[in-house]
Amino acid sequence: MQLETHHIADHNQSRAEAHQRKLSYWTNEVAKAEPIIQKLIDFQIAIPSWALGTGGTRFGRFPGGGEPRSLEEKIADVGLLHALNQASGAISLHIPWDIPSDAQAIQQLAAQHGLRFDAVNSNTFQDQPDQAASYKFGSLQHTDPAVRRQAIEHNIEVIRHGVALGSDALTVWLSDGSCFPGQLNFRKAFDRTLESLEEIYAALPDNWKMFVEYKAFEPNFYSMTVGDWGSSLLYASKLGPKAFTLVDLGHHLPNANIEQIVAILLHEGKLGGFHFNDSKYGDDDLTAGSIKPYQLFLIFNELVDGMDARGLDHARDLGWMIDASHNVKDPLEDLLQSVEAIQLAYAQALLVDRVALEEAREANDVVRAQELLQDAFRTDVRPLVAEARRRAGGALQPLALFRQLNVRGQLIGERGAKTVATGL
Ligand code: AOS
Ligand code: ZN
Ligand code: ZN
Repeated sequence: MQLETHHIADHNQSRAEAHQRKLSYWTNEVAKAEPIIQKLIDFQIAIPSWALGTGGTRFGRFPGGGEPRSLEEKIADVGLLHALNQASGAISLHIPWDIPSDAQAIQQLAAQHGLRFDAVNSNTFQDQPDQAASYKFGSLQHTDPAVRRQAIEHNIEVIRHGVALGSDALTVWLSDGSCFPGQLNFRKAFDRTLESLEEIYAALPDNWKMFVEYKAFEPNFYSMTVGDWGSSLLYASKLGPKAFTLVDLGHHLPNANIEQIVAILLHEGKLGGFHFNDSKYGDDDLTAGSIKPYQLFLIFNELVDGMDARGLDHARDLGWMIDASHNVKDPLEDLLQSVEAIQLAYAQALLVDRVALEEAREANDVVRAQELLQDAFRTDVRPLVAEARRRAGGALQPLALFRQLNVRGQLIGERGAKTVATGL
């Protein structure tokens, strides 16, 4: 289904008065409002192709109907999101789930929806039916050079697909590790992984980046070979200037201070990008900001501070992506919620009075420093985010319009009630 421009215009018209009332506080009171709105308009969050279908767990999967059955339909879904919020202007593909049969046609289709291709993702955590060697005991770390070779070649093939689509980054997430003490020689696993990554790195085009995503646990539960930001930073540093650490919010041990990790990685020029989600326990992949919104704000506070300190462009210099997967919600509704939560945290971080914060820190005025952050976090920035959407051509309330137009019902009508998206 295609969203018509009059749908957005009618929706915005019907809510214009209420919106203006809420916005008037900002336009009259806060000098920062205009630059924040502009920054929000520029800030785009990539949607992963695997979040468009209902996610499963190892205990089951409950598809919701109307899920995209092909890469073309995945692009159409992200196009719908972007038409509604004007903040989801990129899609991230996973190979081999999303191999395009005609890269040029796919690129044109994406362009029609105003989308570009974000980082491409390799998959050496599953065995594919036609694959010679198994990844049961790892991929880039494997004891058998033939398995490592297969995994290296796969990553290089992913780069080729990415080049054909105009992407400029490769995300490598490895499930490599071990499940039992004694299973793995940690030093050998590290060296083999590094050597394999070096070969992949050598195949990167000049303008490309490699993101090394770490994860503390799962599917291996005793050790993960890229298990934390320290090991990711080690790999990325040894690999060279095109390699960076990627932070997925769900990949830490409980209560890790993610904002501090982010601050140090940015300071070292080694933070490459983000996978946003939220969690109560582990890699729950829940809606961003749904469990720990203050943490999300504190992370954005460090991001804004660190990017400004290095003169980085907020919108372009780091990779921003959602990595989520649900069993119980409409995936498109969930993604609209996630994008909005990310925008809210970003807008609140932009509000922080950084001069006053530094003064308070230098004077060891702990209470004042805390108040400055909490003041920004407790400010209702929803009218600013809505205004950014409106000015960019999106809907004041994307979720409400999604429901009003019965988008899911129409997708079920087009695709059927029993569709299952390729991927996870
Ligand atoms: C896995 O836990 C990671 O978050 C990866 O980013 C992974 O590639 C993605 O979730 C798709 O499986
Ligand atoms: Zn991830
Ligand atoms: Zn994950």
